[in-house]
Amino acid sequence: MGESRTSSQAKKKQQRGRLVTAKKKPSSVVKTVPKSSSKSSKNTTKSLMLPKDVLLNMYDLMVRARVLEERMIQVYRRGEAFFWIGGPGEEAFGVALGLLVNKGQGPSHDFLHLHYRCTPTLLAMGMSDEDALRLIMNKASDTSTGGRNFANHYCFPQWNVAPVSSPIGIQYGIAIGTAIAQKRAQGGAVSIITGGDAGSAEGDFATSLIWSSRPANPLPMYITVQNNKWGISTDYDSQHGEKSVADRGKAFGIRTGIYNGNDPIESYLAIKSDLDYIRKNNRPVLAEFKVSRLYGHSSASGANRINNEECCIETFEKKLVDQKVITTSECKKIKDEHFENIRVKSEQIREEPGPAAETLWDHTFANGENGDWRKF
Ligand SMILES: Cc1ncc(C[n+]2csc(CCOP(=O)(O)OP(=O)(O)O)c2C)c(N)n1
Ligand SMILES: [Mg+2]
Repeated sequence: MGESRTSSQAKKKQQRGRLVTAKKKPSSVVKTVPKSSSKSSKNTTKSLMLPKDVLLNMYDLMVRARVLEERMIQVYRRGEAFFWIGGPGEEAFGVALGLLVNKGQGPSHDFLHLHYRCTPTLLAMGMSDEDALRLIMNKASDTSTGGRNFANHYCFPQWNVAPVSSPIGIQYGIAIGTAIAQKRAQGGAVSIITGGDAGSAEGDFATSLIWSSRPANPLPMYITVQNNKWGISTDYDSQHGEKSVADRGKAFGIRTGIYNGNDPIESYLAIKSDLDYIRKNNRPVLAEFKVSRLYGHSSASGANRINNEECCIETFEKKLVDQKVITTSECKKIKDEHFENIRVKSEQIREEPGPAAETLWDHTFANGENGDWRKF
């Protein structure tokens, strides 16, 4: 799965680099609903539209997610993992989403049908760094899969987080079932789906538009697309006749929105408004968030730092510093602390055992059956 970009794109500089050293070029974005900043206002938090504690919490989580992903890339490079894929560049959208989830188990809580760039969302929901590290390092102690799946392929039944699937797009179809159960339960809960722009070409995506908007039984589904304008090495503009993915919802009478997913404030306000609408009306929303892809597709394409796309953390940090919510040295301290904390955890987890061979067929089917067909 090598990444073969066009010749002009291939010329663009790709460098390895950590959060602190990356350079940005703002991406072109987009129709926005809530305007998130106004330099003329003297009230810091008011001008940034959110309370200071929410802003600082989002910043801290975004940095932690980035540092964790960069550590996981290192883990892969050292040969301590078979594969890396993850969410650098999607922290602004992902963290905002995780903070707004009605978290819990059962149909009175939100269900999450996420894709493989969801570490920021799960950290914001309370996942530990260890959960991410044990999964990528294939340790038996990995609570998502017992060390049997790829990085970022999480599963947390206690939070209604459905298993992340490697086949792209299927989460849009599966979410219909949980949304029907939630509507019956009448608890105001939502089935939240994330996925990429290329995945929206799958039939499952069209299925979710159709089923969520049937006049006989509209469903509480938050259908989101993180548009980074790439499907591995295939660029968006060569594949999509529609101007925006979100426009496809209009034919079904679905409320739609297009947002700057690199702006955590805009993302937070948009997601909050959308979830409020879905909870109140039991109707779907289709929302498209424009995001960056800062380390390419995955380790299969090299996982090198891409420097010609906007870094949402740099942009947010500048805004917070300019508005005197935080100082540059405080930002550095946060980054350094997460870096050291996660480094130490990865060293410890390295020593943990992998899954035992005799557990290979555990959990293959429900009810503890042994799924090894050779023993039937
Ligand atoms: C059904 C299916 N077809 C093809 C693939 C191979 N594949 C893995 S990721 C990917 C690109 C997905 O792009 P997008 O949906 O935009 O998400 P992104 O990786 O850009 O976040 C493809 C084609 C797959 N995993 N599943
Ligand atoms: Mg994409």
